[in-house]
Amino acid sequence: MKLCRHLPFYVYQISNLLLTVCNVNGQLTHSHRPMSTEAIIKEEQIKLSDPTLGGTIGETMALPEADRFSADDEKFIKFHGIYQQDDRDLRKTGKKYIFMIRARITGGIVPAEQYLAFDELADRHANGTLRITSRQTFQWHGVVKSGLGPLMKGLNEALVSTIAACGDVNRNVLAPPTPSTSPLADLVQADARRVSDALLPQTQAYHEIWVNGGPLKLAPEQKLAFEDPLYGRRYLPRKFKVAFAIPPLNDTDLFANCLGFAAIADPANPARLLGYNVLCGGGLGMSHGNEATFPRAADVLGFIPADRVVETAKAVMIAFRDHGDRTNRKHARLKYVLADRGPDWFRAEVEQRAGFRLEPARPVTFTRQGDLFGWHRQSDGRWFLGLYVETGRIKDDGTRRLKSALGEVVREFRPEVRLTTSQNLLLAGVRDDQRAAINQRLAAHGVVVDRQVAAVRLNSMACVSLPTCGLALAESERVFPQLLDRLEGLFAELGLGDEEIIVRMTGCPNGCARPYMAEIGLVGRAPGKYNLHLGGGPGSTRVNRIFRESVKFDDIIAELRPLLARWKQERLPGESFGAFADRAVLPPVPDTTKSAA
Ligand code: SRM
Ligand code: SF4
Repeated sequence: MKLCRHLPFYVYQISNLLLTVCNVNGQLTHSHRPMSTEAIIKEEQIKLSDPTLGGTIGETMALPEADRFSADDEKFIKFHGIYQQDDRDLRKTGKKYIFMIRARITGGIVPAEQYLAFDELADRHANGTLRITSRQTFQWHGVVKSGLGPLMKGLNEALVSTIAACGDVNRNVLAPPTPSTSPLADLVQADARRVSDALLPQTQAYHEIWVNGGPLKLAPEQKLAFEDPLYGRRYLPRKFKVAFAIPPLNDTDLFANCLGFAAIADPANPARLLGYNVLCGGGLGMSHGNEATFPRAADVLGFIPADRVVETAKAVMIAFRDHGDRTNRKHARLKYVLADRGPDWFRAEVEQRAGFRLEPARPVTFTRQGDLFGWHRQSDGRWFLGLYVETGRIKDDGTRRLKSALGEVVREFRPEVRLTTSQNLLLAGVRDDQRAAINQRLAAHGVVVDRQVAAVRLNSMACVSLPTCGLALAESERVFPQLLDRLEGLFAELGLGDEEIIVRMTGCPNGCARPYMAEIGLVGRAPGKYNLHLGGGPGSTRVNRIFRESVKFDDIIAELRPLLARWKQERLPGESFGAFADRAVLPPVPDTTKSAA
């Protein structure tokens, strides 16, 4: 009995001492670092206790009276794209368990039929809204246990999976969603899909539980022995995030990702994809008062030809698997490996696993980020419509019935829906003769197409936060519209009406709306209080810096007024607010802007 209970621990210790890893071409290269007995932490033990990641999820799903999962299963369901939450507004009257489900939608591309299925599932099994995330996918909130099975089945029937949308694995892969920004757009989207597919975990537990509707039928010793070809038995030390971008537009916040691919076009033929500059070690989460944690912009490691993108992604992820800190979850992201050991050391580790050398990085620069709004012609001659979605929440709200409007338009005109990493949405592949009718349908539901919102709102983003996020310290999504109203008023007062600015808010320092890359970042500190960060660059190539701590929500505008007034008066020609704040407001420090070359 005792041996059984401790079996995962012994397996772990033995695997630490003996495990030898292969490079992606199958050659033996290198051993895991042995770890001390004390070092094994709960999350690692849980993964090792069932490397199929099934836990007892299937058994709990078969119990209608169970309203939640066990503590261990709570970790396992994350790998299935599910978070166990409770409605924090209702805590005083007792915990009400609800679930958040996150889909895996590579590059944010959603065919019309899938969108319609998502829309219906949101009404039937969730809280009647669809939430576009900062990583180009959808979340369903407020699902109760009895709705979880039908929602998951419905998603899989719509041919979308939620596996690896959360957990210590590769997450949703980002790619530029806008069809017209570059002739490389389709090639890069295809590479993003290849990378996403190659990094998927291979366990059958997901399919058994959510598609076939029962637990994975394997004996305990078979479960223990399961080993994923890439992830092994312990998966990654922490989450892993990949993004693609096409310079000069950084619409996926490349530098905030563990692994970034910056597309390089052939100078003689802009429609030919030569390859990618490879960036490693970006990441944003930190903890207040813990200086060992920090947001970090990625380093450029070198260039690879396009046909090596999958091998490179595998090699980087395996190097992270082997060298990420498994003893401390707060130090476990790839960015700390790069910060501690340096890009040259890490490049060598990647090259060893890939079996080839990275070439010197090619010269590129990122000059801007953000989405396109309104109607634009695609490179294939058709049209797309960029729609601003406040805080990414697709819902019917008073006279602006965005959810109904989109449902109707997608049902009738079947455009492809594309999600952006700024929580907005594009309706793509629209014929010229359909545009007027689409405008009309949207207008009938209070959704305008021209000048959708004031410029100051267009590049804004807020994380979900309360009431569903268990880690929230302050409100974000629910108060952000109010802050934007005030900011819009301030811009009008200062005569800055048409200026664009990147404003982002989160309810805690984890950074889910990437506030550390924004020109104005607000990071929840305590109820009603936010740290004010300034200085993100227009191309989103550096992290910003803290300007004031614990600013009360009602004082934010007063803090910003003199700074924005100075910006209006003192800026250099074409200087963005972030660049101005970095140069003239914040104390001087060495320039942290990173070039993508
Ligand atoms: Fe996040 C945890 C929501 C993008 C850094 N994030 C969470 C959880 C799951 C809270 C939890 O662990 O219980 C939040 C669920 C709230 C809810 O009720 O929906 C949550 N994160 C989100 C989303 C939905 C924010 C949004 O409003 O769009 C984004 C979903 C992305 C997706 O589709 O996969 C989201 N999270 C991000 C990003 C931005 C990005 O990836 O580009 C970051 C910063 C980048 C990074 O990873 O470094 C981010 N989330 C975190 C962290 C901090 C990780 C760290 O290294 O310290 C946590 C906490 C954790 O993992 O323990 C976290
Ligand atoms: Fe929750 Fe914090 Fe992420 Fe906001 S930033 S969703 S509060 S974990």
